[in-house]
Amino acid sequence: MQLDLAAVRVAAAAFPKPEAFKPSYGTAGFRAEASLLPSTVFRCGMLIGLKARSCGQACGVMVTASHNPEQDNGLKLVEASGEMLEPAWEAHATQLAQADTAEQLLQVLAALAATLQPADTPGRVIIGRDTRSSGADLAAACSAGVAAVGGKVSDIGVVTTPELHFTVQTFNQYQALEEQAYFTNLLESFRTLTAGSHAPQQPLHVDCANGVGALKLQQLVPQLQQLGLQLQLYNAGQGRLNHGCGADYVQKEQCFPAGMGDLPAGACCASIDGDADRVVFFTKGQDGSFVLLDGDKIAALAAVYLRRLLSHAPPGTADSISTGVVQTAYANGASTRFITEQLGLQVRCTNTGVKYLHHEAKAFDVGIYFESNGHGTVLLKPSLLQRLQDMDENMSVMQLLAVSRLMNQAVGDAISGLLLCDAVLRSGTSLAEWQALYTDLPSRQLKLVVADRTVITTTDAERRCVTPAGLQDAIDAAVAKYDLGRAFARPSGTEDAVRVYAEAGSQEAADALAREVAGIVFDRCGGVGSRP
Ligand code: G16
Repeated sequence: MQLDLAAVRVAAAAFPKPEAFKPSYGTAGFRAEASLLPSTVFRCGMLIGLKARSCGQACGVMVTASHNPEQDNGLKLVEASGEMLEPAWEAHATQLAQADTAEQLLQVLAALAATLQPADTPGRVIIGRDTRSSGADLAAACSAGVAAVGGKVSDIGVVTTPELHFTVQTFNQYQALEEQAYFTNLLESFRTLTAGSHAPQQPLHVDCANGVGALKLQQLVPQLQQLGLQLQLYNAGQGRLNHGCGADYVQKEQCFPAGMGDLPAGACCASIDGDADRVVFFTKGQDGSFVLLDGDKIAALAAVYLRRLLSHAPPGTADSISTGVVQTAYANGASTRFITEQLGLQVRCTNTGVKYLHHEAKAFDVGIYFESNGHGTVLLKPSLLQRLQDMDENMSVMQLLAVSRLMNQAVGDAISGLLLCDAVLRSGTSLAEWQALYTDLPSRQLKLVVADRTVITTTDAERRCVTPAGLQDAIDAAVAKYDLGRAFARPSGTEDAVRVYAEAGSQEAADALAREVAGIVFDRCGGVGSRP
């Protein structure tokens, strides 16, 4: 592919890389304090612009740091399929983002361009951003990068991450960019799923993390009300993004988000994150306790529901369909047992990151994946969709097809997840029954800062540490002391932190094991600050 390298050099000079900054592609793209990022987003604009030109379709960029604090920002890069950037391209992105001099940058870019065949069309990059104040300038820097390599830009402004993925996917099918298409798809599939079921008596209380999800849900409130779903929104934009609220906070801290602690026992509540690609549910027990229904519980609910729909489809359908659930090391042991032993479904475990779970879920005719933190969706294979479309219309077949439209087929979507769970609850499973599908083993997550978290490398879907030497043996020795103990440590790919997960037979034991493992990591990996 031909590039005007002189023009690239001039354009790149406006976005110099901070000297000591060494960004690398993490779990879901790049993330850092926003002021560090203009060079990274400009360079990723060039990368994705080249990709779009080479495939002759639209690709996407979402400017977001999702669950991170307001002062951070980042980028998620989107393939023409609407899915996350293929892992093989992540190394190119890191190389471009880390180039220290203009010469190095041009060299990496020219080498990449030389491997690509341009398609006949110029390609297009669709850029969206969340509500962070740094977003507009970073989106502009990204546009400049796309333009520098001869790509076209469509800036669709403030959107949720899944909405951006959906827009890329559908633009490549129908050449439409209108936001209404995203809303109509959600509303119509939800209408089909809930037709004939009783509307809930109670509202659904949603913590919006003070993020972009609030803006989008506000737009949907009146139409959802007509479909019998009454939404009450909290943390809907007045307070600080992800501060004391949002899915990450609620799931990790296992407590009520700001402003929702006074709701009555049994209220049905959910929490989405800063860019609305994850959702967890929660309620208050009769004793006032916080009760979490996390991504594992959502996967279990979805699996029960899909099994039911498949069993009501024309005879023989269910027998010839493979259904599986994909989880990560964070999945509560009780959920894995429930899915395999009670539901008889296959479970696979991957590294953390939607890109890994999504890929694995595609191997099944019906692939259900959710990370415990609420990221996930339900995928139906195109060949299964075709079979369903060819069948006589019965209610279950229509509902299976509606699930595939409601559930974003490119990436997890908090709004889809909210609507799916509401539809299942209306179909006859109560919140209490959902909660009682299985009882979580007590667990605790902690994070700590070390001098260089890359010293920790892992294997076996991140369940065991390979380096530094001796770390895993020390964790094993700690785990062995606890009844039903399980624990692991892994470097975060979105924050400068090491995450520790522990579960055990009691909450006190899970807390103690998590603290003990965090202490081991602190001692052996150069802990910073006070020892956990
Ligand atoms: C991103 C990824 C998720 C991952 C999460 C935490 O979520 O998309 O798959 O679970 O980061 O990753 P880590 O533990 O490596 O920090 P989000 O919502 O922040 O985009």
